[in-house]
Amino acid sequence: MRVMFTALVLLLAGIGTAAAQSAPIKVATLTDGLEHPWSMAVMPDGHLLVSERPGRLQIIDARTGQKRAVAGMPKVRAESEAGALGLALDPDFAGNGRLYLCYSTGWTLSAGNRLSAFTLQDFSLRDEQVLLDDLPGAKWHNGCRVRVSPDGFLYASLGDATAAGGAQDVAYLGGKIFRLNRDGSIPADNPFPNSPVWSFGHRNPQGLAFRPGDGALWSTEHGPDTQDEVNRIVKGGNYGWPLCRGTDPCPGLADYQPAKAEFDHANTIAISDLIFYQGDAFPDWRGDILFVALKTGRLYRLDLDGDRITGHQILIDDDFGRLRDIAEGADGSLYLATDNGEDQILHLTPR
Ligand SMILES: [Ca+2]
Repeated sequence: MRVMFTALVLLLAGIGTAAAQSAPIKVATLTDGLEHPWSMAVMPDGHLLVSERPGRLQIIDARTGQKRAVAGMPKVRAESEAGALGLALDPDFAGNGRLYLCYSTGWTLSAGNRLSAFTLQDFSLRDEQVLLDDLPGAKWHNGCRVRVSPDGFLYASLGDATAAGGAQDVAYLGGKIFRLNRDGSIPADNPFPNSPVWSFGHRNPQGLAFRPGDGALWSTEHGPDTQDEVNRIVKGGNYGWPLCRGTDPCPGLADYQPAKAEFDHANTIAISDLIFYQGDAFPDWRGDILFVALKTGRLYRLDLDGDRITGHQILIDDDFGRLRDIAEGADGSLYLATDNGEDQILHLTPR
């Protein structure tokens, strides 16, 4: 097992200053030999369930790193940014084995995306229940992050599927964040009648996380060539794409929600998954946002004061290439998935 020590890098620029941290992190390779791992879920027994974009699902032993493929995966459209993408476990997974998976369907000229529920039993997926089908899809901008909220609703993001103008049309399902009951029905208190749409005006949101305490939904979103976003998602909110970007003002756009922060104003970092850290392993980080980035290969930590982002720190700076996904283990240690093509799951513990 390869172990490397990484020094904390403090960035005193941009949106604020962070207090210096005294405890660096230890980074170990839990497992390698993966191909574009996209989404990790920590199972009740501590093992990791990991989707691989080309169309596989693996269960990885969190102690040994041994992996075993899950049978019964649906056929996916694996191309460019499309394939087997976001997954989330049902809150009652330990009893019912139910999980949610967002994946790409069709082929290039009939590209779509689908959100389904499955039962995982004996290393096999069974009983697919399609919850949202024929969602817009493309080679790029498929979104597909999936999360269950603390109050038990199923949320999923979808990119604009390269049809940017559609993001402003609530009847078009690209460029949206959805909210469903976990049986796939539409909650009566969604903002648009009989629609799964919870928020709109998104370009390609690929991170969703609920803040402990108030349950607020936050999201990361890829900007075009600049202005990757960290957003706080509100019911019925318009996040501006393609009319307005980042933290820019957007006069005249009803219900517009500017980003809480952008990374950064002049470049793109290719922002990916985020979490709110809750664990004991890094007590100074409790309540902070952690997120990863593809293009810059960075792990960031954000300081928050309420809804205001007051500073950020770069914890890993391109030591492992592109970083796609982050998950927190029950002991507060962290898992990162790389996205280089020959990929690994990294395990972060206090040094
Ligand atoms: Ca925006």
